[in-house]
Parts: sequence; C-alpha cells; structure tokens
Amino acid sequence: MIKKTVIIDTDPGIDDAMAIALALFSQEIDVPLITTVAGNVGLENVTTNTLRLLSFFKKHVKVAKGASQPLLRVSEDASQFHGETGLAGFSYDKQATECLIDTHAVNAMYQELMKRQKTTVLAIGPLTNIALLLRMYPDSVHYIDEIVIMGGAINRGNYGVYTEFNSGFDPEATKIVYSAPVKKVMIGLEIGNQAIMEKEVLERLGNINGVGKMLSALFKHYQGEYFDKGVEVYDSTAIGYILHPEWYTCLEASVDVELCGTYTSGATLVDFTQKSQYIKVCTTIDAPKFIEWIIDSVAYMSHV
Ligand SMILES: [Ca+2]
Repeated sequence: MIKKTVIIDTDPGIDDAMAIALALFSQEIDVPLITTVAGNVGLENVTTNTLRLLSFFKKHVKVAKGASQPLLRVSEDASQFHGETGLAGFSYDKQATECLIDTHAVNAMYQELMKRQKTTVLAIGPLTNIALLLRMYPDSVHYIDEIVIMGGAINRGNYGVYTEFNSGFDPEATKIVYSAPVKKVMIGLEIGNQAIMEKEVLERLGNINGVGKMLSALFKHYQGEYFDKGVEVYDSTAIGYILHPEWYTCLEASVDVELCGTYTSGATLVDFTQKSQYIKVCTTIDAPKFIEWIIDSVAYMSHV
C-alpha cells in the first residue's frame, strides 16, 4: 500500500489533539512534518502543546513554528474555551523538544513539498502559514495534492454570527488560500456540528486506553457543565475526510471570503451555483460511522 503523505498545520487546541492522534497512528498515511500557527492560543503555547502530544504519543515528527499573528488583524484567541495553555484538563509530563526544528514553518513546508510529487495538507488552524506559503512559494501549488481545510461555514458561524473561528481569525489568509489555483476541500462548521460525540461515547473513549483517557479528559474540561450534551468534533472531521472520503458528501462550489464587513469579516461565502474546479465543499458526513471509527482507531493506539 502506498501511503499518503500529509503535512499537518495546526493550533492545538483540544480538538486538534484528537485529529493529530488519528493522523499519527494511521497506517495509511505518513506525517513528515507538523507546522504550528497561532489560533486557539498563542504560537508558543500551540507549539509546546504539539511537542507535549508527540511525547505523549511517543511519535517523532518534525515540528516547525509558523506565524504568531494573522496577516493583518489583531489576534483574539480562543483560550476561554481551551484554557490558558490550550490543552487544559490533562497534565503532560514531557515535551518532545528534540522534534522542534529551527526552520520557519513556511520554509519547512516548502522543503517538504519539494521532496515528492504530491503531498496533502491538513489545515486545522487559521490559514496564515498556508497563505504565506502560497505567496512566498507560488510553485507550491504543483506539489500539493489537496488542502483539506477544517474551517469556514456554509451558514452561520461560531466566532461571529456568520464566521467560523479559523476563517474569522485570519480572513485575509483565508481569502488567499481560497483564491489559489490548488485543490481544496472545505470541511466547515456544519460537518463538525453533525459529528457529535455523545456523553456515553466520551465515557467509552475514556476507558479504552491512555490516549482515550487523555482525549476524554480534555473534552470533559472543554465542555465543563455541558459535558452531558456531548461534544462536537471539528478538526478530526478533516483527517476523517482524508482517510474515508466515502463518508462525506461534497459539492463543487466557489468560496469567497468577506474582508470588509463590520460584523462579518472572515465569513466564507459558499456559492453552489458557481462551481470552481479547485474547490469542493462538504455538506454532510456519515456521523455514526465517523464516530465509531474514532473509537476503533483509538483502540489501536494501545502501545501508549
Ligand atoms: Ca484547530
């Protein structure tokens, strides 16, 4: 079996922790590089969190730090949800500091892309690093198979009324990425909203093994008093798409990004009447299969 190569661009983040676990333990993909970007919390914290997760998972993957700010905007992070450190709810004893390389994320991504014909990019944070990559190295588009983006919304948002967090955090970067001549799949807010891990499943997750226990502790802290309602799984729906696209309905569409709105900056305007050869937008996910797959996958992460 030829493995897909996937670069992960991320801002961990509780939700990211699960997506990273699913990617790193998959037998079907190879992750040569993780790049970090400010989002859920600041760049130092998201980078530390990535190194903590790698140490916990006992995985050695290169990590490169990227953008500490959106391209133009003043950042407002999501630490009120993810805790000051970004991974509140579990205490990690170590960081895999040996994985951190002294190369900027954008250069590291480009160097990695140049090594092979086609690489998939899993974008589960704001799109700042990827926009910089496309601007600094426009020929990157020839080496990217697909950018799978968790971000944006077809309808309403969770950051602004019409704005999802990752696109609202850096609207200009989102615009650059959607304008680029490279294949993209948008897995927006609506998909995560369909992928709910019920309380019973979260409790099952917590009893599987060390990884399950850690993930369940993070989600428990994140949900607080709302734990009984279950939790929407967002970032993992993007890695789910890479491994099981058959569970998703996707339509060709155009996506523009609002840059001037007083209340709507970063809103993704998905137009299904205007198709783009470069953009597919997911509209549904087979949530029961997806959630069951997460549980089964975590059960295989048994050596941690
Ligand atoms: Ca994220």
